[in-house]
This record gives sequence, structure tokens and C-alpha cells, in this order.
Amino acid sequence: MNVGESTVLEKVCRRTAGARHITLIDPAKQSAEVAAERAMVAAECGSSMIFVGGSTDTPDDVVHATCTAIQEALELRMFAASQDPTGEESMWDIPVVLFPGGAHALSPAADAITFMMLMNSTKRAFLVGEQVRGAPYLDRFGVEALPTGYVVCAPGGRVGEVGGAELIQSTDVDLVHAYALCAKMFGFSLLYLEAGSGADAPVHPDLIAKAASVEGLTLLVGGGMRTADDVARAVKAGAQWIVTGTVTEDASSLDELRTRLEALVGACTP
Ligand code: 1GP
Repeated sequence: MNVGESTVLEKVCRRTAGARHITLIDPAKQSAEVAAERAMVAAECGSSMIFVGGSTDTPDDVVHATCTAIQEALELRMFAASQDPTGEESMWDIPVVLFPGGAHALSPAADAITFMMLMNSTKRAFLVGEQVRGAPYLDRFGVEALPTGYVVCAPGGRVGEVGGAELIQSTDVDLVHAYALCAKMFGFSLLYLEAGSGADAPVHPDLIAKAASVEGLTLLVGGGMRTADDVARAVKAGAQWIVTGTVTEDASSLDELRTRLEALVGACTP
């Protein structure tokens, strides 16, 4: 699948040039109402997509409530903008995409899902097991699957532990290159290099650059990015989509969140 064949990816790529920013919202970390408020700030600041997920044990009703609250808030903002001659409707026209920890964390209210293989996992469940469990539900929901190779790099955090990942170290450039080639050969659209949520160091730029040298994949990078400099380094190395979550979760107010996200989104287009 290329970008032109996916309505969700096509929408994101039409919206902005250069690298894009994605705001990750973990439904386990706040109420659905607060999640929707945070997502609206993210959209206002220029995030191109909202990922919903992250934790490994969130029940699907919590995920569904969060997706629904975000979609309703986006629709309301879009309607309000359509009634206002100075309103920017397109600002609110962003996809809500599941970023699941497993087959339990699905919702028909999402526009799409990063349908992931944790490629460097040692556990069958994360290679194909959860995917087999989830596929019939996604088929029934009509949620678009975005085939994603997910590769966990050091330090890896909780996803590295729970996922049983053989972590990619910062010097493993040939290995990350092999994973990127493998993702392309499987026909994945996206390749996601993950350092782990809240990581004390983001994915090393050498790994990003080597993965980016494989054409035909959209390269996502996330984990441990907190500052505009972190984002700029990753973008310079070749990251096309930047995912941040913790900076949103630990902002003390919506104003602080706005300041943070404006800086991170700004750094995506140097
Ligand atoms: C986690 O890559 C994402 O899956 C985001 O990480 O929470 O560190 O921003 P942070």
C-alpha cells in the first residue's frame, strides 16, 4: 500500500509539507474528556494525527470512550469553523488512529490503526498472535489497517520489556537497516523506530539515518523526545513522522501543553 491508496495517510500528507508531528494519547492516563481537550490543543498546534493507545492493559471500553470523545470534539470544532468565515476547517480534519498494545485495545470509533508487527520481539503474541485475534474485529469495524513494522531500540522502556524485544543498540546500524529492508519486503507502509515511552534518550540519529536510507517506507520515530532540539535532530536524520506522548501527559495545564507542542511541531519543519 502506498500513501495514495490510504485515505488516512493521504489526508495527513496533503495537510503539511516536511515532517509531521503525531500526538500520542494514552487512554489509561486521563479521562476521555481531558484526552479530548488535550487532542484539541494538539490539533490547534498543528499535530497531523492523534494516536490513541500505549499501555498494554487498557480495556477496550476505555479506549473506545477516548476515541469517541476526541472524534466528537473534532467534529464540533470543524462545524464551528465551517460557520466562521475566518475558521480553518482543515485544522480539525485529522485522523484518530489506534496505536494498540494488543487486541483488547480496539475501537470502531477510530479512523485507522497502526497494524503492527513488533519485529524484534521474541514473543509470538507480538509478532502475529495479537494481530490474529484483532483482525476479525477490525474487519467488522471497517477500521483501516496501516501495516506497520515496529522496532524497539534501546533503552526500550516498558514496551521493550513487555514485548520481549531484542533491543537495537545505537551502534546496530546494519541490523536496523536489515529490519527496514525486511519491513519493506513484507509490504509494510510504515516503519516505527521506538525508544520507549519516557525514555531517557531518543532513538540514536545514526539508526534513524540508516533506516531512512531504505526507500518506500514512511519512517516514524518516537520515545523520549521532549524538546525542539530532540525533534530537529530526528528530522535531520530522516524521521518523517515524530511521535510524542509524555510531554502531553505531564503538562500541568492546557496552556503549558500549547507552548510545548508549538515548539515540537515547529521543529518538524526546519
Ligand atoms: C511511545 O513513542 C511514543 O510509544 C512516545 O514516547 O512518551 O516518550 O513521548 P514518549
